[in-house]
Amino acid sequence: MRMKERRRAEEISGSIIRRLRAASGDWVSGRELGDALGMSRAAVWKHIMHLRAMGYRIEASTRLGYRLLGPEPLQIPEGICSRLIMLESIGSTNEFARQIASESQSWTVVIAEVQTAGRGRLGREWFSPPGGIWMSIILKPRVPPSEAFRCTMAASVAVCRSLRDLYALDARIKWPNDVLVNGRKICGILTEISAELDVINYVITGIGINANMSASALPEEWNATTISAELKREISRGELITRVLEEMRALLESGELYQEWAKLSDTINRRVRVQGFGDVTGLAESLEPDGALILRRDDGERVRILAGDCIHLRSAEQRRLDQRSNICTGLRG
Ligand code: BT5
Repeated sequence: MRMKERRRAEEISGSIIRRLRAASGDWVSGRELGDALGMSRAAVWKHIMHLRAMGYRIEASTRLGYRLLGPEPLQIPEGICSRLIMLESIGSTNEFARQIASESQSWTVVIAEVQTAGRGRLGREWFSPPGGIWMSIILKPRVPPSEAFRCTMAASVAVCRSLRDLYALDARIKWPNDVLVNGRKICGILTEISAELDVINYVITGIGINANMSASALPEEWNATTISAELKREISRGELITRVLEEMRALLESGELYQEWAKLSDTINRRVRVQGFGDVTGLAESLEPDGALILRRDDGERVRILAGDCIHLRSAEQRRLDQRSNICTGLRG
């Protein structure tokens, strides 16, 4: 589909969703939707199929039409941030936040039900269907630009603590910006900054959490999971968002942020490969307060890495243990 056609299709899908949502779970007939949008009932059906493929749960009945099932409206208490902007569908909440950042107060939060062009680092895509938590926080900390990584630290610790406290999930941080549960990615964080040499104009910390989503929508090679897949039930996204924002605010003011971040690391003491400025393999030895990873290369030399993509490698020892337990299971079976 060409860009223009895709935009048009997105607009129509957006109008259908708004109309279904306005009906608060009641049926809306195909004829009514078709008349409102100036299209045939067959064309409406095509857009409904598209919305279902995006993850919207829409029930269809030849007699009654269509109705939207969940997700639940987000309930977030007032006062949790300076301004809360909730959007149905947007390209990227980080991009939206960037456009309003200069005139916005610190702790303005943008949340979208769906992102059509969600972003990861280095221009990668972030898959953002309905049911997830896609939010960006505008922050204006009075710290030098070199300390902006604290925002990523605070977000990742806040997400880990919330997943642990609310759902007893064993959440850990994979350096530098992922939260994993059972070794699979459940959350990604993207912090972008605008700064002069010595002052920060603003920081935008984008947090994407795979909340109430089917894990089968995520390609196997992403090694990803979702909260509802781990718990076998849906959660209240409003409750989770509230907890994450509260935790993050407290952490940014606390003197213990770095220690907490290092404690939750899943990367330390693992053999890793880091790609970015170069390609280095070795043992992840420690983390530093500015977010750097200290890695001991196989030739014994220590290197300090500030950013990159990290792959957790399985150690020879771990492989041996896995093999032994496979053999044991085999014998028992
Ligand atoms: C990240 O990038 O992990 C940062 C993701 C930040 C997303 C939030 S959502 C709200 C805000 N608005 C935005 O537009 N972005 C932020 P990175 O480390 O580069 O990981 C990207 C890679 O993760 C992709 O190349 C895929 O392999 C994989 N991926 C994409 N979508 C995923 C998902 N929903 N869950 C798990 N993995 C995913």
